[in-house]
Amino acid sequence: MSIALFIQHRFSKRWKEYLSKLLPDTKIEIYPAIENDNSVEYAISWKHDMGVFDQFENLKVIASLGAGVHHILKDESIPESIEITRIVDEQLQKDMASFVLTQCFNSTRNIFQYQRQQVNKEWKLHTYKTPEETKVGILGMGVLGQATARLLNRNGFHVLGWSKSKKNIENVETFEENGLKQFLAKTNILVCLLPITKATIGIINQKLLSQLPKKSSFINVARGELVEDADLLKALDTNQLDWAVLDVFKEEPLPEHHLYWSHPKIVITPHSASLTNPKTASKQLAENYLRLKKGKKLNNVVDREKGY
Ligand code: NDP
Ligand code: OXD
Repeated sequence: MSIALFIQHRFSKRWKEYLSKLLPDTKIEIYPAIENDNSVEYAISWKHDMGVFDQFENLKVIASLGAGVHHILKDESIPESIEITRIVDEQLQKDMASFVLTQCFNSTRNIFQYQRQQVNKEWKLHTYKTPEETKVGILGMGVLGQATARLLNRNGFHVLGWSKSKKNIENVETFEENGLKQFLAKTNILVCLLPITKATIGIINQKLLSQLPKKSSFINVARGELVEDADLLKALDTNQLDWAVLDVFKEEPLPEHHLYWSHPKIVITPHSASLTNPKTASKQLAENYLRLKKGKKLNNVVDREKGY
């Protein structure tokens, strides 16, 4: 029984080193350098090539190297019998929360605007809103949404949360699926932390954006597929939106010709809001491998029906 890594650019050797320390007696290989396909029972994937698992007849588990799993679920060649797990890690939560907090402050304290002004050597003062005067609405109140809500709260922001099922979270005004309109009407900064599912693809569209108060901001740290790009650009151009911070895109790296690159009201980061940390997250990958070996129930298993 062995482990195979299918994680492209995501620092394969580093992951192998961390996992090897935790599982010194286990063979850990980096695809495509696999000695015996039939011994691979546990695969770790980050954006693997579609269909690549077909040749591994004894594969039992595919672990996502991230919190998101659409890159695995969209591969229709993966048999239903294979379990899919994802990362749920405190460091990932802290990093996501601090990224969103930083961008909320950048927005309320006019930092994006001052960066633009600096290019033109322009000294122009703007008033700003305090966190207490700012309502941050989070779409998706799962593991990362809730961690982000807690940190924003601790820093004085008023937080609203929207999710499929109703949540009771201290100091957060929560809305379930049918409360989207009310949630949007109250939001000044919209943060997207939804997974990709049939219901969420393209959810950030003209209809949704038009329900926000004028001059709101938008932070997408979920996935590019959730956004109708033309509608987002229009909302920025018509001042419905003030700023958009975009960390994720339909195509990554973002193509050179993309309109987002040069838009004056868009701030781009290269899918770096929260990176899975091998030091902390390798432990849960190793733990699940040992559980598999012992026939125990795995942790952080994805509900393939729900799609997240
Ligand atoms: P979770 O699965 O823990 O949470 C997902 C949340 O979305 C849940 O609250 C769920 O509702 C809600 N949701 C799902 N579908 C709907 C819907 N149709 N309507 C309303 N709410 C819905 O995911 P995580 O918090 O761990 O991660 C969220 C996403 O963040 C990942 O899928 C990934 O794409 C992205 N991500 C981005 C990173 C980056 O660096 N940019 C890093 C890590 C993750 P309910 O609770 O009711 O089920
Ligand atoms: C993730 C990501 O899903 O980094 O963890 O996007």
